[in-house]
Amino acid sequence: MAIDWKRWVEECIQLTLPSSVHWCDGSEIEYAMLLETMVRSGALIRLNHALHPNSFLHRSDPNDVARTEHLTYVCTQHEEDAGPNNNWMAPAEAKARLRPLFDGSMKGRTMYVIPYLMGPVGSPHSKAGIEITDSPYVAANMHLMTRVGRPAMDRIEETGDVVPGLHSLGDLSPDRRFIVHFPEERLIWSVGSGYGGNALLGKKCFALRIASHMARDEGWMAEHMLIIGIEDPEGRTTYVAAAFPSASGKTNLAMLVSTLADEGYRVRTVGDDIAWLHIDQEGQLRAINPEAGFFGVAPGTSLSTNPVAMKTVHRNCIFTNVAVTLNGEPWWEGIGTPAPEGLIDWRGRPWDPANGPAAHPNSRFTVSARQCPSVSPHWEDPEGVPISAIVFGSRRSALVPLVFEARSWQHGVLIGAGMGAETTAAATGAVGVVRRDPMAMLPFCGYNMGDYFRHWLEMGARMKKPPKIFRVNWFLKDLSGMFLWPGYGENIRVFKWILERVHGTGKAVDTPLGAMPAPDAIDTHGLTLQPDAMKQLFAIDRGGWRVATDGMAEFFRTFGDRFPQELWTEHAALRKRLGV
Ligand code: GTP
Ligand code: SPV
Ligand code: MN
Repeated sequence: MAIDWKRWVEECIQLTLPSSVHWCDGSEIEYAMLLETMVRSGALIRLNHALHPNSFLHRSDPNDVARTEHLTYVCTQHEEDAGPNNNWMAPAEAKARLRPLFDGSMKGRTMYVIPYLMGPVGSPHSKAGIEITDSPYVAANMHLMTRVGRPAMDRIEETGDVVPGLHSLGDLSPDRRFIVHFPEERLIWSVGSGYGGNALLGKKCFALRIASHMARDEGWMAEHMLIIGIEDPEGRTTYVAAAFPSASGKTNLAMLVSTLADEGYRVRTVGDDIAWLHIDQEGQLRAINPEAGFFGVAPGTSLSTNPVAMKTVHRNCIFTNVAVTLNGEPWWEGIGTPAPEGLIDWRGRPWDPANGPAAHPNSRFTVSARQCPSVSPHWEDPEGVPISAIVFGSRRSALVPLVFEARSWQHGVLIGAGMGAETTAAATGAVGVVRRDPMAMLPFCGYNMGDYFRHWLEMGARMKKPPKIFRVNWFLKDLSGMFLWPGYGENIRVFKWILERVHGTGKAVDTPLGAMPAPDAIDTHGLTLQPDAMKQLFAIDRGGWRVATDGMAEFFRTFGDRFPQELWTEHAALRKRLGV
């Protein structure tokens, strides 16, 4: 949408009254200046330079450590167009409520005007945004996560197209916090939070909520998906896109270090959080990563679980809400070393286990994708990489087997649409509660999900050979609460089977849920599992699935007649196969 963005910037200045305005050019000098400003103000702490070159720690306000879904709105003219999956306000009402919060909110602060490009430079699928913010932390993170400056300005000048986003920290009070989207105007307003997805407007606000709305109108898809290329012994690279909910394993899978590397299976990273997918002239689905960096979960990341991430964050990294050692090193639960003497917790207090974890469970690292050792040579290909398989995964401690394959695209869409997931610390609220999280997009779909499911069906119909769709679950637990599957690098064994299925050689048996690996089709050589683990990892609990399909139906009904009839047919067929 062509807008007079210079005038929009002027209006934002008039409204928020900053003491100065800084136009960002994306240069290294500017990045260094932003960091220096924050070190001086105390917003950043310099970490041990010898051990962690050019790396910093930021501590958020303790009330501002995760996305706040209950304060996030999609403001379409008609409420039905936002759907039951979104909070809604009428656009005029939203503006009337938020305007006073922006009124003079930048007094005494510098306004940063950040032109940024989402997607590779030179890609016809990339899109520009301008974020206005009064947070230098946001500006520095945008430097790492997007392409700031010239590439964005060029695109804006070429096309006149830009998504404007106004962000202010306000007073950081959750009572005056709103993350508001106007998808019909392609506009974002966010106030009262400095955290990740609430404040880095290129990420969830633009690249998912606004972009999903654009994608529906324009015939493409914006998804909460990692993208990887998997090399196999034949020398092929097969590209896979995978949707897992927040804090459920995308970054880890995107950087997986294969335990079958000796056999020739290796993973290359294209993206770890968001995929923009288009159908090319030949009818092939292709994916670009709109981002240029990673905003990854720190806890649980170690040299044994994710050595690639550990190498990636070794320098030029901004850590948010991790703990810090006396020696100025970042520390978090699951880093692989015991909590050292004198540890300072994420709030800046001497660590006391009585206060909970030392690092916040949603503490994160921000780092440029360029310095990831496993980054794919094709990660910035303008046309994107060809996708052969789509994988849905989520945390389910019971019920959902390790892996199964959809019988068709339409069945795969049902699997995605009906996906249940245990909630995580990535959003405020209870953790570990199962909710429906279709395609891992519940918090990110910028329109009515009934229409979104229809869009998935229509996209599949337009592809010459739609990718095969799989469901995975790394998180099954035994009765004592131990994970049944070792996960991380061993997940390559599941992908070995997925690749075999894509290329027509993998052995499978038909089950009510879909095609499951034939006995011995998953390569377990050299793997120590609990006795019976494989049996438990592939068990089908019909009673449990009856309850789950009831839950799906209840959720699907909330979309009324916007929910596609084809998926009701798939749902009935699933119940019939299960005999429930
Ligand atoms: P967002 O950035 O919030 O969208 O999350 P993400 O999907 O990228 O999640 P991430 O890969 O950062 O994983 C989050 C948590 O899941 C971390 O604590 C990991 O240690 C844990 N995790 C990831 N993969 C596995 C696995 O295969 N098995 C087990 N048990 N845990 C895993
Ligand atoms: C998520 O919550 O899915 C994230 C982190 O990837 S945030 O950028 O905060 O959305
Ligand atoms: Mn995410």
